[in-house]
Formats: sequence, C-alpha cells, structure tokens
Amino acid sequence: MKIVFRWYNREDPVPLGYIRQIPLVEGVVTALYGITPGEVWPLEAILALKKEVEAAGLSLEVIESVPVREEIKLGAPGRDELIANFCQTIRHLGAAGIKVVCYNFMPVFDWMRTDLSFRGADGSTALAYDQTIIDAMKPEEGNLSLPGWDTAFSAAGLRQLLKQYETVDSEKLWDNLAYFLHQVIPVCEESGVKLAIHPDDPPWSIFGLPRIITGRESLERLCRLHPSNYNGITLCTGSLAAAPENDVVDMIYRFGAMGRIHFVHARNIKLGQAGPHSFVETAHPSAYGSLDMYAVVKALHDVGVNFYIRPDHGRMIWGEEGRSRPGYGLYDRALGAVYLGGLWEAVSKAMMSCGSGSDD
Ligand code: DNO
Repeated sequence: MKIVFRWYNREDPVPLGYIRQIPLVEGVVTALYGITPGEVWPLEAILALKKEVEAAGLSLEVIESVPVREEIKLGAPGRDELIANFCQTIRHLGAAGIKVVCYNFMPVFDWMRTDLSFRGADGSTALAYDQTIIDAMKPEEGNLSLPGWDTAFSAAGLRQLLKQYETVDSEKLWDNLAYFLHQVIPVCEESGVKLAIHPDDPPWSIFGLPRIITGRESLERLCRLHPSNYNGITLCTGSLAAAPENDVVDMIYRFGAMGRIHFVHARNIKLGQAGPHSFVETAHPSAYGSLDMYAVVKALHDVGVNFYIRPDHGRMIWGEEGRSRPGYGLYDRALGAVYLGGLWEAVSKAMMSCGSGSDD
C-alpha cells in the first residue's frame, strides 16, 4: 500500500512542501488542469509536473482524473477522435512512469453534494448530501459548477446536454463504456497504465440521468466488459457506502481477489442525517461514521494487493477555509492519512504475529 494525497497543482493552497511533512504520505495524485478536456496531454507537460513533484521529495504515479468527454459517454459523433486522444494521453502518461489513471463515467455531473459546509457539533464543517434538495433543484435553469469538478456548464450548454442524454438510458451508457474500454484497455496494457473507474457519487441516478457504476453487481459487469486487470477500479468507500445496501468490505474481498483494485479513496460518512438517501461526510475514524474503517483496511491487507490509497475528503477544521476546494483542505485529510497508516501498521503487525499476511 502506498499512501498518496490529492494535490491541485500550483492552484492548490496546500503546497507540496506541506504534503511532504505529513507522516506516511509518499506521493501526490494530481492532473494537468490547464488542458481542455478531450485534448491530448503533452508529454513534456506531464514530465515537468512529475519533476516538480519529485523535487519536493514526493512521487507522482497516480493521475486523477483524465476526463472522459461527454461525446464518449453519449456515443455522439466525434467520439472516435476523442477516444484516440484519450489513448494518446495514456501513452504519454505511461512514458512518464504513471501507473494508475482514475476516471469516471458519470453523465454530466461528477460528485454531487447539496451542502459544502454542513456544521458539525464540534464546529467543523463538512460536505453533505440530501436527496430532497436535489429533487427540488432545476439545474438546467442556472449555471452549474462545483469547485473541484473538472468541468463547468452554462445554463444553455447544460440544457442542450441534458436534451442529448434523453436518448441515453443505462443500457446505452453501458454500451458506450464497453466501446470506450475496448479501445483504451489494449493501450493501457502496452503503456503499463492501469485504468481505475471511480464509482458514481452518489451511486444512484440524479436529475433523471443514468448512473451505472453503483455497487457490486455493476462492478462485476464492468470487470466482464474487458477481462484484463488493466480494466480496474478506484474503490471509493464513501461513494459506495452512500447506498446502505452496498457492503464495501465484501467488495474489497471480491474485487481485490480479482486484482482489480488499483486505487482506494478512503473516507467515512454518516448515513441518514436528513432521512433516506442523505449523508454527511465525517472525520475518517470508524467512531464517527457508518463505515468500519478497520474492517476496510483489514480487507485490503487480507487481499494482499498492491494499491495506492488516499484519504478522501476531509472536514474543514482548525480555522481552515476551503472555499476554492471544498473537501480538500490540509488538516483533516492529513489526520486521515495518518489514521489509515496507523490502521495498516496495526493490521500488518497483528497478522505477522499470527504468522500470515503481507506487509508491502
Ligand atoms: C471527488 C472525487 C471525484 C473524482 C472523479 C474521478 O472528490 O473523488 O471528483 O476525482 O470522479 O474521475
């Protein structure tokens, strides 16, 4: 296991030098942000980014994310050229020594929250989701962007896009994902880059749009789309656990044993603060949320795979204000990183004293 930390390049208020000081963190996860989604990422720019990260004493082996253009998800004209560009970006990333690329296949909206500063009893603020607020929203009437998304939409652009999706149901979206993977996975194999799909967050349909990467069955189906383990998963505990029927620990055993988990986003959530289909993000330790983080880390250890893990969203604490990057402040994520590393050490040593287990 390698602990990594998301960093939004030089735009990020958290400098690399601070990340370097977080115990147990070996590297960062980032992307090239100045590039229009769909264009090829130039090799020189990737190499320059890597050099900058390495000069700070950190590694850069995971990219989050290479955006997948809507035309690809829609199966619209132009997708072949866009897929070819995606493949070329993968080749360049492989040439720069990148091992894992995270992506998602969510139509239009990436991760979604209804409150970016839900105040907890201890005065911290966190991200929260309440389905009743979503149900009352009319996104096509306003401009839409969330800090932390790779894309933003004008009201008119959004209306047009939503119209295009009227003919794309879940099965069509699956076909378009299969079409994409069929072309991209062989390039990933040649380039030594593992692709890791991020589950839909939250893992159910919103605004009438299909969402297909939602739980165990859909991840099984994803794996069947292409048998290579280069067709892998970003196991995001908080995204998956938002649906109470999802047993995240069971999924780690299942997909870890298949060699499909390359990247883990670890965070805790508390379900039901505003009724069904609602949750609030909490501090990482098990005591604060609905997830048993010890069981998550133990399952990852038991399956014995090599993977990268990052503390996912943190709360805003100690006066930090993350207006530009909700969920991505320094302090609470740093606490999360050390907590995850502590669990890993405890599980590894307990296993060693029982005479089993790996400790890479
Ligand atoms: C949210 C992140 C997502 C993730 C993408 C992956 O904080 O987990 O935005 O980066 O969905 O493509």
